[in-house]
Amino acid sequence: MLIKCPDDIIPSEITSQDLYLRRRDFIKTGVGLFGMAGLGATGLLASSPALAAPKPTPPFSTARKSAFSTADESLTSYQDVSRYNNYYEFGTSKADPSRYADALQTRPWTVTIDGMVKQAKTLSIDDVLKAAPLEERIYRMRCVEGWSMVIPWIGLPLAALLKQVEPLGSAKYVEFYTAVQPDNMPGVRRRVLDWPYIEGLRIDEAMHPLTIMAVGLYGEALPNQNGAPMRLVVPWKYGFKGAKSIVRIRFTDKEPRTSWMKAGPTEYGFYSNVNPEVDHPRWSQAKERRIGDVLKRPTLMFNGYADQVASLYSGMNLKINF
Ligand SMILES: Nc1nc2c(c(=O)[nH]1)N[C@H]1C(S)=C(S)[C@@H](COP(=O)(O)O)O[C@H]1N2
Ligand SMILES: [Mo]
Repeated sequence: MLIKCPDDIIPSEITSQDLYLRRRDFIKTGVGLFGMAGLGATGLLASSPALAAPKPTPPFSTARKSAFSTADESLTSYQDVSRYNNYYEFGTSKADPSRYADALQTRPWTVTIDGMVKQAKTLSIDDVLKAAPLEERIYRMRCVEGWSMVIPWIGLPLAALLKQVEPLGSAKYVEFYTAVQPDNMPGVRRRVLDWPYIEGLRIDEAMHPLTIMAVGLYGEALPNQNGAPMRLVVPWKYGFKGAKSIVRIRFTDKEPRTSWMKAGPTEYGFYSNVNPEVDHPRWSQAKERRIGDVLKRPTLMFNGYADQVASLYSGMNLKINF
């Protein structure tokens, strides 16, 4: 089908740790030095001038560290996180989003939270940034295509947004709607997916402390290709659950039919929990390639977050509820 196993992985060109450790100093102290000296030290950014990210700016640069972050894994380079993307509204090849997503209009931006709630609400991006203290969450991301990354997101618990509207007791799910800007998104002129890109979670999954609305990465606002100005991150599920550029969140009592379920009902289920024991019909999910690595590594149940999330699914048959 549409998602292919990667054969075009660009090897990491910059030493992500070296570059980012400087940024983390900046985040920690709020006054760290992230100047040309830091960039020059990697020596390689000069050969990719388009990569020179703006220096970390508030409020992203002051995000708190989180105990939910993975502590001992190397970060995927900024180059790979921001140049190797899936954002089909901008095209289906990995390089399309970074090439075309500059055209995305991200301001003004609002997200409406409605459906089965007592009081629907529309929040501006500035309201969202103020809804809770921003945190840095370093999470593994596993794409169903068989590759993975470690990404230092900046965001806030999705629960901080959802609790602002009182969901009705009968609501069971939340449905996420993403932006459609036909003039700015070359990919939506083709019906590769049913636009808008729709995703969904059960309410308890949406309220789980690991689930965040990301607004930045690497100490900066989200690049457009990564889903600016706000995108979902659910680290124990396949990457496609992380809907980008969200404009609406709807509470409902019916399991949402996501864009991927419509495109391939036998291939993509509602839950889409990372599970090395349940293969995709066309490829095994037992292993993954961490972008930048040569050898594959085993994929972990719930992407390594089983301690935190396995209880959400106790008693469920995960082969049926894939
Ligand atoms: N709106 C939208 N959101 C999307 C996608 C998309 O095509 N459109 N692709 C998904 C897939 S398949 C993955 S793996 C992740 C990739 O996120 P990243 O590019 O920030 O790494 O975004 C997800 N969110
Ligand atoms: Mo993906």
